[in-house]
Amino acid sequence: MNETSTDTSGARSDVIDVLVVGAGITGIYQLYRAREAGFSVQLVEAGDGVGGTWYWNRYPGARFDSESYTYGYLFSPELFDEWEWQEHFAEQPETERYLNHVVDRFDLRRHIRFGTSVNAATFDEAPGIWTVATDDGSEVRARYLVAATGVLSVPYFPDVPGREDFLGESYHTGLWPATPVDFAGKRVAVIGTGSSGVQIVPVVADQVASLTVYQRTANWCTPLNNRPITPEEQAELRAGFEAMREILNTSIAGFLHRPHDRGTFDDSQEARQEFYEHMWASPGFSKLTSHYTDLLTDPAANAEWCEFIAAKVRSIVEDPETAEKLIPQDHRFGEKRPPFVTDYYETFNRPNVSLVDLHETPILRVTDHGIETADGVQDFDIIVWATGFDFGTGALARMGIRGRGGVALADHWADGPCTFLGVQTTGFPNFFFPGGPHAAAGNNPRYNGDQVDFVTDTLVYLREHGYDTIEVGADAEERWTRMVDEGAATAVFGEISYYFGTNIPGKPKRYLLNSGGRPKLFKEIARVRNTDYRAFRLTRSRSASAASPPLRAGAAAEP
Ligand code: NA7
Repeated sequence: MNETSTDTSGARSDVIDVLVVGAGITGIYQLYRAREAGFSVQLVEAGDGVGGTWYWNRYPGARFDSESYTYGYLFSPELFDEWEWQEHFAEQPETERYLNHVVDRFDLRRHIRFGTSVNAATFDEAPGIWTVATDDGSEVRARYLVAATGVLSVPYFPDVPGREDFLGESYHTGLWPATPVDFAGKRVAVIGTGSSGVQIVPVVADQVASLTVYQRTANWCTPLNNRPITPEEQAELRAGFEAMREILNTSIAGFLHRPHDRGTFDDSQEARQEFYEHMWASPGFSKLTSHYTDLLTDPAANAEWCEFIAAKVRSIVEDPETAEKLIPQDHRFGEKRPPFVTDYYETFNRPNVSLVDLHETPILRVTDHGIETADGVQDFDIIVWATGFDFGTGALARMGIRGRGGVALADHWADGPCTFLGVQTTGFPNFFFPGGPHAAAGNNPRYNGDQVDFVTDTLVYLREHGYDTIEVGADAEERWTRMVDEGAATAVFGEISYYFGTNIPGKPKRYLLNSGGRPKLFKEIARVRNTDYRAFRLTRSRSASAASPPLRAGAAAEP
């Protein structure tokens, strides 16, 4: 399937300029940007359709918890104008439709090979080219390899004895089948109460004969407060597009929510209660981004908000014992990724829904017909594993990527990822991974879009200056990685979230987001530009044309 093309050095060859892996929201944008910039580009995608996370996570109830219009693309006012999101927080089918619309509207589909996984990718130093092997037995040779493989793309199944022996139906939320699952009248178990588990539970509860929720750690769930977008709001969104884009393109975490102007104890107790009620009724992530400024830094401030949520849970859940189990005891609000819910707590008032606290009665094994805990066996027709993902590095570590000297990326990152800007790592020239580890810490498409823009601008810079190999210097990588690690360590929180890889047995405990937020990313990108890419080693491979400028000496040194 290789295409003959003109590569960046001007030579006719079977080498394409850019191979993008992954047709999620980041990969689609990368394909679009690289095509617009005039590169020859292919995209390979493991799924049979576009969407990435929004292709695989098609379980009932899967939806955004960032506002739809802030999550979608902002690069085209025309696209924004013609796509009317139906709800403030779109459900998965609408998002999948949107991404298909984007791909067709910008004529990108013909560059995508679906149902194709990367098995191995090797960097050949002399020509400076990646050879990428796919599971259909073919090879693609590309000057630049861009893995847009996402952070939530490798589902995690816990190592529970007997899991494979279950004779009923079993599904992972992150690998949900395209044909709808029939829950009607079934005895259903949901294992896991992270963002996915708490989304599916209320949606299937009224279809099933019984629903048993296996909870290891209770989460601080607060209302998503979703609703349809009214015609007036649609008009306002369109009229305000440029202003909204400006806010989203510059905000710290990629949200529209306004930050609050004071700390918790600047307000009286009465004013605080009023504010907490206001927060409870506010949309999605505003409970983090528009909360009192000290919510995540002052344990007393955090504790008071948690007490407010606990009181809400007790007021909603009729059975006091169940209510207490649903209230987290071991972490603060924001210490784990807080889920945003619709009718989650209310679901436990249904007579066909029950909660199993795995701290009290751990799962011993999965049997042929059910789940055995310390309390005995319960039979099921369907088991839903809502048990999360190998976050951040999962996909990259499994793609068989080998850089200079045949070093495997999985070995290079054996102690956790080290990156510059969350887009490159030393020893892996011409390899970029926007939307991967150290990439985002908020509304993902906004961060990942910044990274795609940077990658594309970099490829253009290389072409314009006659370079065709780029590798980040060790100093720059060390500086960015230290910033990430130190930023994560200054939080008052413990390292207990999947953000640190702690949900995967044996995974090194390292922070996997960008703890500096977008301002740090913007600052570093500006510095790269202002210093003419001094953070990188830029070279000219043997196949480059004679017109290319000479190698830059000492290019790896940081200013
Ligand atoms: P999460 O947030 O990682 O949640 C996984 C859940 O599975 C969580 O409640 C885990 O409990 C639970 N889990 C994991 N292993 C086990 C075992 N062995 N036994 C019982 N329960 C277990 O993944 P989600 O898919 O919900 O959400 C991922 C992201 O998608 C989310 O953050 C959003 O960005 C969207 P634990 O807390 O580890 O005790």
